Amino acid sequence: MWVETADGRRVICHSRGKKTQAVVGDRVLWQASQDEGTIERIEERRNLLYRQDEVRTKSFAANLDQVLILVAAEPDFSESQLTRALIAAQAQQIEPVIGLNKRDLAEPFARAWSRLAVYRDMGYTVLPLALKPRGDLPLDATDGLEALLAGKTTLVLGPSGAGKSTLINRLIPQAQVLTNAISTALNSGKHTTTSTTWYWVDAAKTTAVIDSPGFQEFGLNHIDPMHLAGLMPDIKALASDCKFYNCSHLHEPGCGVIAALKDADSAEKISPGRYKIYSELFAELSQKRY
Ligand SMILES: Nc1nc2c(ncn2[C@@H]2O[C@H](COP(=O)(O)OP(=O)(O)OP(=O)(O)O)[C@@H](O)[C@H]2O)c(=O)[nH]1
Ligand SMILES: [Mg+2]
Ligand SMILES: [Zn+2]
Repeated sequence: MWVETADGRRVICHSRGKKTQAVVGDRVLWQASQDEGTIERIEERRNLLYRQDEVRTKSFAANLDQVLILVAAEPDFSESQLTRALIAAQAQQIEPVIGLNKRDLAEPFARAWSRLAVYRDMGYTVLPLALKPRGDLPLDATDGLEALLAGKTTLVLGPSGAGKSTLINRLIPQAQVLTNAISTALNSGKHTTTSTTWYWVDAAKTTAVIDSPGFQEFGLNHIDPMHLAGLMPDIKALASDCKFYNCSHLHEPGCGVIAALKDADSAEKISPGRYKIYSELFAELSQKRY
């Protein structure tokens, strides 16, 4: 793991043990030992974005201002995985922003854009992006994005092939991160990026972006199923109408979520797709974990 010193040098550091296992974004105290170093202490984290399945906990990064969840017109993205990333960010009170990349692929982009309509409706920012540089587009055609990133630390998260590393290269051309064409046979990414890396965007070091390897599975075992609704804005809005304060929104009488689902004319709506994701997640997180 690299540690950046106050004067901007990067030193390879090792951790002493479990307590000093740093993640990207951590502030650490370290001790030089020959030309490398040892991490002595990790400063208290403002937040830590992680996922957790039955087997392991995987940390993405710490001390974040926001997460850019990047999906693309191609490869097709999983709405369930997108929702999981949004929930994990919300649980750590990290602002999530959704980016939909590859606007130049008109048809699949239009399809993907309309799949994201419900996310715009529930208040998430969804940015249309064309990150791959093209001769006919100026470099700042990533409209709105640079302003959104300015002065902040942003983790770029998303499935393989979405264009995360392409974004890094666009912001920091000298970074020259390896990118890779998606495999057409599988319509999926190739897992080109294998480690999480911090990049400064500006010389003054006020803006940072973090590239990460594409994820396939996003376990939320650390989330209590009864907290799920509060972390999903569309469900949360309807849950205030429920008769029981501890309503699971799955079968209870007087449930505001189920009522909205059944009543097609209701002003407040919930998409069947989102409700399905909710109930599947609820079931998954309610299973015994050992
Ligand atoms: N058509 C089109 N292709 C793009 C765009 N942005 C990125 N790509 C391509 O998508 C492919 C995947 O891009 P990467 O940046 O490697 O994707 P990644 O998200 O870093 O993938 P992993 O490192 O595997 O997680 C590359 O071939 C890019 O050139 C875009 O705006 N339009
Ligand atoms: Mg990459
Ligand atoms: Zn309910």
